[in-house]
Amino acid sequence: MAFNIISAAEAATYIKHGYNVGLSGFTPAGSPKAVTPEIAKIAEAEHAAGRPFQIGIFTGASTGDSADGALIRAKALRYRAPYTTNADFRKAVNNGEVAYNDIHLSQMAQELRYGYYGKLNVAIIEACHVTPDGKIYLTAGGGITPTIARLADHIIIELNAAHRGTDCIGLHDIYEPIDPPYRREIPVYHPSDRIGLPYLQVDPKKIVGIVEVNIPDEARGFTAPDPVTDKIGQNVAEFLLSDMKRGIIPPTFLPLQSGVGNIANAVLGALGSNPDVPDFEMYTEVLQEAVVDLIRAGRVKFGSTCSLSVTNECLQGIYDDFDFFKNKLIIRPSEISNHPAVVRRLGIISMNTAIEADIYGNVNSTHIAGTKMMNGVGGSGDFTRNAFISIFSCPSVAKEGKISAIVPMVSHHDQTEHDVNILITEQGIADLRGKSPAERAKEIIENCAHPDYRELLWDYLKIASKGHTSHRINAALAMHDALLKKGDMRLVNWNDYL
Ligand code: 0RQ
Repeated sequence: MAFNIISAAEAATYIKHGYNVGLSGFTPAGSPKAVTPEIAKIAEAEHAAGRPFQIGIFTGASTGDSADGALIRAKALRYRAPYTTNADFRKAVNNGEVAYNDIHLSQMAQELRYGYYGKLNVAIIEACHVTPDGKIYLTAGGGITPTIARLADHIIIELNAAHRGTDCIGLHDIYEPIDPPYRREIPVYHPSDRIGLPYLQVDPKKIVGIVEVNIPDEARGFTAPDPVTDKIGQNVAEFLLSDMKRGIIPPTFLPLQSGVGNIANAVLGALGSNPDVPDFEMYTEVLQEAVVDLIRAGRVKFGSTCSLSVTNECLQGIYDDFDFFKNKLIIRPSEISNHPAVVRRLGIISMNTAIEADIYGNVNSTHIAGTKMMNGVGGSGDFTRNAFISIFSCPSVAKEGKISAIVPMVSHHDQTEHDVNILITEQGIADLRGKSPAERAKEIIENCAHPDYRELLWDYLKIASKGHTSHRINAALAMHDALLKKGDMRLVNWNDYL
């Protein structure tokens, strides 16, 4: 079948007010870049003419500025799920201008299939190659693409020459589970197992047009590691080595998952440069720049991921050395990269980042001071709940020490004390496994809290009502209150709460 070659502006006219639209990719990697700005222009024109125009979008994870950014600035979004990192989107969410549903990433595709969100009208998919019989070869991200391609009435393809046509195909392993009650196990028994096809098969009649583009990926770079992130990385390496010496982690090591952000990138770099940490494999959702360097260095033997969340320069470097990388990487759909059963089966060591953690080991990764959304929970919960060992790390303080990352009670719960095994800051390591709440509090305050806050946290426990989990309910968020009212958590005065 010969497909219509259409402009991005023409493709955007297929999107109508009220539509639900699925986007390919996972993080800016693999996300569409040309049609979404044109949808934004339609929204602006419609709004100027006094007509409503808003859509819902469903993605694998975050997208680039040309999707989330352009659409939110044009007030073109009514609804979005799941994870996003866009600063303008963040502002809109926190101003209550858009409905944002922050769900575990492994669940997005199946919740669409289960019908929670109604009809999916259009899927916009970035590809590097399409065949006349409907085989779509994806680019740098897996995400929820198999599901949106199957559910949507219409498919728009962005054929992006920046991904080198047929030269660099073969990284993807496309597999979509059958829904209950017929679901079987996901047959991934090793990070490098391939269980599906290197392409996505769709009904070619659904492809309404192909938009030919040549646009680089929009993934952001990272700030260089600093002494704090370096120390966190060293502490993570030290912890893993001590668990190996104790015989908890087998000498063959276990696959690692790592979250997004500056800290995660620095942790991976530190692990790779520690000669005592054996060469390892990754079964993760985002593969960041540091890991690409480690694959080149032979330190990471294999990377199973949902996306190559790297700068365009780094991605082009992978394509330049494709013969080297093609047998060392797999890109999977998010429902497989983050599948709880696979995570538990493979014995993954998960490493994610907290915004704050409390003295009992509950973790907040998403909300600043309990109300303002940062990015979202992403896949951290998919991995944490099911990991062989779940690790959270963060600097012990933020904003020049005015904010402690260790607080009496988290202001928002993403991961609970039941799931968090290890907490690591630049101050040290808290091993929470097998410990009671009182024992965990001691471990966290002594090993992870910044010295400026240790006595404050002990003083909180002195005024707490004793129980299995001791708290003084009217003071549990007093440090947050001091931050909001006085600009510094250190200015909390427990006497005010007696
Ligand atoms: O602020 O940007 O103004 O400097 O938060 O913090 O220290 O640069 O760390 O880039 O690793 O991001 C949790 C947000 C950390 C990220 C989070 C401020 C701090 C800084 C960023 P500035 P850093 P990172 C994978 C799995 C989601 C959950 C997850 C994230 C900014 O890792 O989104 O891991 N995780 N998902 O100053 C106020 C505090 C703060 C604070 C930090 N307690 N109060 N501000 N900051 N702690 C995701 C996917 O699945 C795709």
